[in-house]
Amino acid sequence: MKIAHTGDTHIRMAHKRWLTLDRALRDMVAQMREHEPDLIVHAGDLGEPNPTAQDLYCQAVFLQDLADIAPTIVVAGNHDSIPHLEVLARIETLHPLWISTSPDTLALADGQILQLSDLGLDEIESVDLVIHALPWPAKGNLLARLPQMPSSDESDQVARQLLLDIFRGFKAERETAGYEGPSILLGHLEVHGARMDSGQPVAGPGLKVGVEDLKETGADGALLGHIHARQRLSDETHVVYSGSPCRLTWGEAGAEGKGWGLLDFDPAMARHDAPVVYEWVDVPSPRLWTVEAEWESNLDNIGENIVWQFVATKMDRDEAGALQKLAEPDDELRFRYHVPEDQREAAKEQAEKEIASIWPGKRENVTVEAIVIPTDKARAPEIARLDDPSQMFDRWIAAEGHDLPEERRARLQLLMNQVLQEVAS
Ligand SMILES: [Mn+2]
Repeated sequence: MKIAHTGDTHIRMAHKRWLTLDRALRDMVAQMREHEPDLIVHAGDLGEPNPTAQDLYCQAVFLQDLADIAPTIVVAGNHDSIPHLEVLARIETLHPLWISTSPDTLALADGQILQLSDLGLDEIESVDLVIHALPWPAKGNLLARLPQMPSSDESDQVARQLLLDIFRGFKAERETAGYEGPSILLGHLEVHGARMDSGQPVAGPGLKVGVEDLKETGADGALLGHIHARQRLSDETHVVYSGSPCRLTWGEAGAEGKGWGLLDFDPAMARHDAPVVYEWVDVPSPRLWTVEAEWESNLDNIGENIVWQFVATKMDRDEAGALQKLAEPDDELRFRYHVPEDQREAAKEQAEKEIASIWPGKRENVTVEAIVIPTDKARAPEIARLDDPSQMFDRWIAAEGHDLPEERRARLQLLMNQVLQEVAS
């Protein structure tokens, strides 16, 4: 049995890179058709909030394309508009299309998608796969099921317990139905340990679950959405994010490919440790390159004059030179630099020359970001350039010559971190 796994398509025509996304989705559909899957799953964030009529049209066409290939199941993501998904669930499709806006336990039987609980005992034999569909578990929705709201410091813990109850409920539904065949969890979820395309760990404010928690479902695998970087979190239970099909933001500019996933297993053998293969299929999409630079003053090579020039930081000149060879015609470049306020004009002019010397592609594919360091703060430029507020604080204390007792410094640090957290949440 083959399951094609995608998610996080974020279909919205007003998106700056809509044409790129549209092309990637068409390529993905063509690739999926060639692989002849038995089922297609979309792990949420089909679209964006407040879709326009055109957005809905594009989403409907995309869903029809998927359901043209195989039965298709979609779960709601945190970006999706639930009422609109409920309308999309009614479009006419060749194969069945099922959209879950609340937790469902579904059965794939002879190419049909049904609620497992609707099947009689004699029909269970015909079930090829059980799919536990879990839309984004918004904390508020989970807690709303309780007679009384828990206190705010308990709410995360309580919400996680409620989610675990749903997981255990999924397992109980299979047992009640007397089903012993293969099963998967399809969810829009944030799992502990997941990382973004940048390699950074995800630090979203939402509810997180652990790989261990997912085991409560007893399912053979978890096909997930929400995190845009493709990744596997566990081999044992096949906890996998397909990732988004193409690079849409600078945050997704990682070196790794973009595309969709293909899960392949023999359902008859799944219970006997038969190999389960999960592979990613790349969808070509333009790369997004970033060159970071500092506009800095240095002594010239005879050591007598001060010269202002760009000093590349995150990507050095040699690497930037590599762009000449690596960049494809549709790729984009972000040239981002820090500049003291009184040097803006000089740097701006030089930036264009710098870009011309490193970038082989079209100028309209270049975004220039100047991050201006206010001159009154630039008296200690090493402070202004630091990104970590806690380090910035230490440097500032040192630069101002304050002699703070360690205890007081630690207390202020703590206060500052609390303020930053308040602002961020
Ligand atoms: Mn999401």
